[in-house]
Amino acid sequence: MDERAKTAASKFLSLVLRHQPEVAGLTLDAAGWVNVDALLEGCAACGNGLTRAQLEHIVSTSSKQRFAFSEDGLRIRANQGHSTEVELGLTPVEPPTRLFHGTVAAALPAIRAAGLQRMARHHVHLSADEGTALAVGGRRGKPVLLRVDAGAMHAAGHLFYLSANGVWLTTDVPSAFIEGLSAG
Ligand code: HQG
Repeated sequence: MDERAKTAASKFLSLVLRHQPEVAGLTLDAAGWVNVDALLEGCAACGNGLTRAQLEHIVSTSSKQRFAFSEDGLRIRANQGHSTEVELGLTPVEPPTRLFHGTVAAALPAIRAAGLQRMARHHVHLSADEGTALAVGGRRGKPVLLRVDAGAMHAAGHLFYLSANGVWLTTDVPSAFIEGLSAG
């Protein structure tokens, strides 16, 4: 499988495991899992077939660890990023004092007014390092880095979760906790 085919397959897996399992004739269980055999059959049935070895290769080499197999290897799910209702079973953990979010200038007026909202996802996604946040923001244009005072949010009772692939998740970030949101 060349890189292009791998990227296309990974995007299709994201669509199925995070957003629209029905395109492959599947439903996710409450925690987002689907049977691996059913996934392979469903992908084949809608013209996006891949072998088990190719699936295992994508899961193990995805730089962002987007997907995970269950311990017994029989099921698979996306580690985060769902727009469907799933309960990932994450436990709240204390965040680092400072977390980062990358966005673009066009979003700043709305973020200033409403804070960071989860938009179509389950959570607002934050990074522990600036480089990752800049890369995330850079998907949409020239990235703007926002610094989140996660320590103060935690002290104020906001819950944080750390996904299996190292993304920090929280429900929303009120603008009072965001540095770098200069007025105007
Ligand atoms: C912005 C990718 C207006 C927010 C990445 C962002 C990440 C607001 C966009 C993961 C807003 C949402 C998540 C508000 C936030 N008004 N705009 N109040 N609050 N926004 O894609 O954080 O490829 O849902 O700044 O690597 O960009 O999916 O979130 O620009 O880890 O594995 O609304 O997605 O990973 O966009 O990215 P997203 P995100 P995957």
